[in-house]
Amino acid sequence: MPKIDVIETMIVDVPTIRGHVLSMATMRTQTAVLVRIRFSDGSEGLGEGTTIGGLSYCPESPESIQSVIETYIAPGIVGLDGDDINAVTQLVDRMVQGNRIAKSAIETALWDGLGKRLGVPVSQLFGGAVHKRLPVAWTLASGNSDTDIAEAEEMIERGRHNIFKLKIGKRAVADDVAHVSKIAKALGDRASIRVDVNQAWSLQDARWGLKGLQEAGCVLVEQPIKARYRHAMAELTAKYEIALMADEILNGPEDALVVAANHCADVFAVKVAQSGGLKRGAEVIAIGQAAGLGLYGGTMLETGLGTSAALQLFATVDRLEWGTELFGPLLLTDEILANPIVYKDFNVEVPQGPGIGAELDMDKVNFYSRDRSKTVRA
Ligand code: MUC
Ligand code: MG
Repeated sequence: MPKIDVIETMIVDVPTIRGHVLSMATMRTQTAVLVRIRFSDGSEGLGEGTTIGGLSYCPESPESIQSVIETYIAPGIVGLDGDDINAVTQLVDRMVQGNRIAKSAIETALWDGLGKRLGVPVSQLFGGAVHKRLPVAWTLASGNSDTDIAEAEEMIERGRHNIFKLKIGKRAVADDVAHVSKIAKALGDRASIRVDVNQAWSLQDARWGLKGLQEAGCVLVEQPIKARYRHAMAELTAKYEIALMADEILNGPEDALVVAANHCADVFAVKVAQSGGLKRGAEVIAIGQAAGLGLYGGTMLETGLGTSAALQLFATVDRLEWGTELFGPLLLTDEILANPIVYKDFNVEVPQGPGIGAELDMDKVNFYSRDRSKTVRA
């Protein structure tokens, strides 16, 4: 029996290649909580818990993720059988309410450990991959229309991305619509243009915004208003042709059911961390499929570790109608994986495993580490 022996967490801060301007924060570094579980048979599993813009995106912060794991999750699960992932995660759910990103980091490390012990990729533990590569979007968020156009042109030219998500919601609605329109016109039919408002608009803003965006040729709008205004999300979904995508409103299968049943969105942005882990992410996907909604492989802008884990799950999904945005490692100035994820021909390749298929470059991890690692032992 491979017992959970030691759980280590470490916070790394890696600079971004440019300021990433979102409606609620401008990111100049990305902060990831890395988790390593050591098992009694000598095997290991890796996981990542990452959020966006400190505490500006959701109620978990990098520091809370580390603290929840160190203080509440790890002491409760050391000594348990590492192969019994359901038993461990169900116990964690009884011990800890919420804190889905922290739970996801631990659950990912358990799946990675199990896959490595069995010598198979995690996708196989979820029924098998049906894709070797997936389309991958890039986010244009420099804060300037001309810089964004130049960046998009370069991405198209290099064959890296032709799906672009524009981060808006910081300026007046009319200015945002003009920004999107300028970029859409410049790129024409060479690219698919979507936007993410990160909840910044009021319902009134959103009525003008959605009308303007669809006239500008934008095909999808993500989380235009606050997650708690479900009725208003449903109203916007019903009223406009442009696809409305659920992001912050979607925290696991329970939310997925409510969003689907009340037609609050046309598309689910499935995020592994926000769902509470790979299994919960699979449940969100199943609910979206059952409701006939579109699916999109979302990101919390994770490093290659969390990105590899998400790829294992998304590779098992028949149709991701809106592709993925698993570009997190490309937003960072440096790579912390010893085996970087491959991006080419407008796609991201699914790591071939075993486990999540990611190995850390420990020199890099130590270089970007904020503090000593924290360790809980059996
Ligand atoms: C979000 O809200 O979707 C995903 C891509 C990106 O640039 O930011 C994230 C967060
Ligand atoms: Mg979003």
